[in-house]
Amino acid sequence: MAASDSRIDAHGGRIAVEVARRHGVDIMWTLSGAHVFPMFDGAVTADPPMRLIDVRHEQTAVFAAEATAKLSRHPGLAVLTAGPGVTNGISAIISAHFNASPLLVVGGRAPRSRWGFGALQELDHPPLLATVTKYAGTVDEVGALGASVDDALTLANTPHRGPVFLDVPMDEFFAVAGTDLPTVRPPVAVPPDLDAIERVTGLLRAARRPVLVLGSDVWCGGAEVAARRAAEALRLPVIPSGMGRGIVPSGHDLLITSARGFALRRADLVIVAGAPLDFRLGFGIFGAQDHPAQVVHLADAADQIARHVPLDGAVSGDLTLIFDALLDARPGTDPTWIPSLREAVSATAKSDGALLSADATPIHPARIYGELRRHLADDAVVIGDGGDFVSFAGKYVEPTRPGGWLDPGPYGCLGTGLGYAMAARIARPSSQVVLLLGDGAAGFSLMDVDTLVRHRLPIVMIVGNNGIWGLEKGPMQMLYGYDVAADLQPQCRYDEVVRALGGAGEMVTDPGQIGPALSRAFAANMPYLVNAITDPAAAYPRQTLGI
Ligand SMILES: Cc1ncc(C[n+]2csc(CCOP(=O)(O)OP(=O)(O)O)c2C)c(N)n1
Ligand SMILES: [Mg+2]
Repeated sequence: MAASDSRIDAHGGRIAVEVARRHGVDIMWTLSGAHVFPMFDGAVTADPPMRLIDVRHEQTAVFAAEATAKLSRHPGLAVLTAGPGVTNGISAIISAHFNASPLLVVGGRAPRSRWGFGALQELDHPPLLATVTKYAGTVDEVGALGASVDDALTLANTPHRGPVFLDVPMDEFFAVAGTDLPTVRPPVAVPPDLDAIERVTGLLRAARRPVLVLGSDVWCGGAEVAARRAAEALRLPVIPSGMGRGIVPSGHDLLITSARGFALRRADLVIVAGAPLDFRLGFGIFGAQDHPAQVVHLADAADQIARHVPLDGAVSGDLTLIFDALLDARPGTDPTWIPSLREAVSATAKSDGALLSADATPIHPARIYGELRRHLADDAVVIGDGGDFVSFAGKYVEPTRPGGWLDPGPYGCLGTGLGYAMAARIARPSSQVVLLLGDGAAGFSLMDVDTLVRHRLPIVMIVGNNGIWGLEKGPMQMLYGYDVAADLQPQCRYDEVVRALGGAGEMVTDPGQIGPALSRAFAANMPYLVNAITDPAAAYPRQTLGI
């Protein structure tokens, strides 16, 4: 094997690692399988070696790669062995597809020379992944691998971002080829159409009650500074969504998260930037029934502009350029609009106060967040994986910086937790990493505490243990008057699971124990689970199931 700055003569794994590194990839998330051994050898023999983290379920590997992408804003890399390794990763690949997270998933594949013979785990993966990736294909020979990985990562990282899948037949993966190494440049920023900008400028100038929604693509596309600058210059009240949270920090006078319903009902112009107009945003229908709001959609690519609702304005392209182009469109905002929103925010804060300090036993989930808020540093990364427990967090935990909040996104797949948390620990080595888990959600990935222990990745986990699949039990009761398949073990000792795997933890049943338990958890410097027994009757007050 030989490598220079511009050319490498090596086996397939070494080639793929060298090319991926040029795209900013510095971690390989994986679980062992002989089909992908060349990738492992490529990682450990690279100079310097690429960090390789081996997990306990392929789903965790892909979720971790996705969170690496979300937090670092470089593409993530997951390496999955052929057949079941790839299929185990599919829900997480689809989550990345829904979240527009740039990701390369490299799959092993049965040898080309024996294709069709029935070799171990012989499965044609790309057709399974074609509809949920930007591209899914097989690299037929090792000589094409470097260019394929380069193209794949460029595609994954070009707005609208997303996952790309490549599988490599085992015999080709082990084979050696000479390959030119690419020079990687960031994707070209696509300028917005000026007529479309003009139209939105007109709508903004005429607006009396405007609202700006900032979604995940604003953060992922590096437009957070421009977004805040535009919001402040135009005095636009802001509702954040997904990774848009924190762009306008908690406490800012334009941040109206807790007056969201009030604002979206009364607005006369809603501008949604970097988020789909999906169920999380009432499908893009805003305002009162007799006074619908005008709607503007700003997206990072033309094919992301909503087509299911009429739009009054739409602009696609680089979100920084779009926000900057709107800087002069000062709206004629009604002078009572922002004060009325601030009043709604204060009224909610007042009524929330009682729940955040609730003394009841069993514990109300809000009390956990009342305590957590006191422990969180500005640069904390908070991750939610669960039902009602995480919805409460969305309401009560307001990030102070962008890139500090990870939720599963619109695909809503339970089980993101441990993967997202281990990636966050590595992406933000000196920040607090807090993983909020429903007790149901915990079951999908808790075994990966073993990975945290083996790789020395300390995080704080908090389980909201209500003994039920809360977000499903309530609706089933409402629809049928009874429920089945909605109960879990009451007071199950998830903290002891973590201890058995080499971490630490404790169970708390009394609200007064939560604060001290969190202090111990943050001081422990090892994976630590606070198992908080919460009130199953404290359901999240939900207006819609999003269906
Ligand atoms: C992989 C997957 N399976 C099932 C669901 C459906 N689902 C959504 S929320 C939920 C309940 C979550 O329960 P838990 O994590 O205990 O949180 P709680 O609502 O009780 O606070 C379920 C089963 C899902 N979203 N994802
Ligand atoms: Mg539960």
